[in-house]
Amino acid sequence: MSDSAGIPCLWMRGGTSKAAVFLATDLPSDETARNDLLLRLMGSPDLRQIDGIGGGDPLCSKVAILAPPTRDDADVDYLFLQVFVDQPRVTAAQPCGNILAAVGPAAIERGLVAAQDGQTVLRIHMRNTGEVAQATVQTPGGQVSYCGSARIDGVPRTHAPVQLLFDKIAGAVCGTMLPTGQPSDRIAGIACTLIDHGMPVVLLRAADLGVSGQERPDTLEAMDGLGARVEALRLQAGPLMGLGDVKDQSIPKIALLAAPTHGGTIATRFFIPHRVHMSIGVLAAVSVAAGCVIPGTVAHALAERPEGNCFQIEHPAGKIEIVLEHDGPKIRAAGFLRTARKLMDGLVFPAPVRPDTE
Ligand code: NQM
Repeated sequence: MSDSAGIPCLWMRGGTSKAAVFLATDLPSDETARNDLLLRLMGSPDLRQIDGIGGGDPLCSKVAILAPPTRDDADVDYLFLQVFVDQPRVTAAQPCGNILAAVGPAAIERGLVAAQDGQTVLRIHMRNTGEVAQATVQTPGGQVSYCGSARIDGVPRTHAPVQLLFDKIAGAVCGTMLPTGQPSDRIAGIACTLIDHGMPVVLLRAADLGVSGQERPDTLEAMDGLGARVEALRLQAGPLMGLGDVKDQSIPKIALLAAPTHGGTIATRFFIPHRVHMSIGVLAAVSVAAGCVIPGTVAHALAERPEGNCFQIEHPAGKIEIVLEHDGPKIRAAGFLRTARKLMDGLVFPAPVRPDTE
């Protein structure tokens, strides 16, 4: 495990994000040493991550660590880490549903889970939240196949589908789905819903912040004062959601919502939290879909609810379909389809440890 020998790494796309995937046994067991190593591998802190493999964007500065399961009802353990781009910070406080899509294929590639001929169904223990997700991976002839006809908005071309299912993710991070006990609160005079159905999210009406909710991400990022206003609301929402001081955290996320304009259920633009997502975080989309079925939420009032269980959440790159099995506000299960792809398998070489004099 010496830095100069390189560290075995799978570089994977999961949904609309990218992550370096490691086996836990290839990384230091000490958390501080591990995080220091990951910062040096990804090239943080640096806006361009020029001296590492990170992409200079939070969506391409992610890590998944895989290990044999630590609970009987799972096949593999998955710890997600967000490596901040511009700060020397690594956090396990948020889960990631996009990278979850890469975990099944990677676990099979690394021999942690045996593949069946055809499809392999595996259960993934998400260490960040303690939830278990079921993934179905295409494995014709007992090998992972990345080729197929599934298309997700935000990714060019088609690929093999990875289906993901959860039977319990309400309150995954905050402990309860509505951490303040009510569907709507007011922060600084603005109506908001504080919700966690997989990802802690603050739901706001885009119009209440003076935007339409149809803007491009770069337009929102360039708006004078908008990011600061969103951050001020987020800092107040964190303690109300039981998350404490969230100044240095990547949660809660902030969703600016509007009525749908492309035939979907609701329109979203996400601050995650300091950049605006080019599409949408998947678990964040599940939290929005949950908001759509709970009377009294900011989302409920704007949503065009579907007849069935398929919620089409509009985002800057198109739509994501979230399937919610529910009776009114009672949600039994959630699912979504993603694709994933192995981009590189090899050794990664971290930047040297900084000398004390630097
Ligand atoms: O919400 C982005 C992503 C994510 C997280 C973020 C995610 C999710 O798109 O499940 O996938 O909000 O940081 O990878």
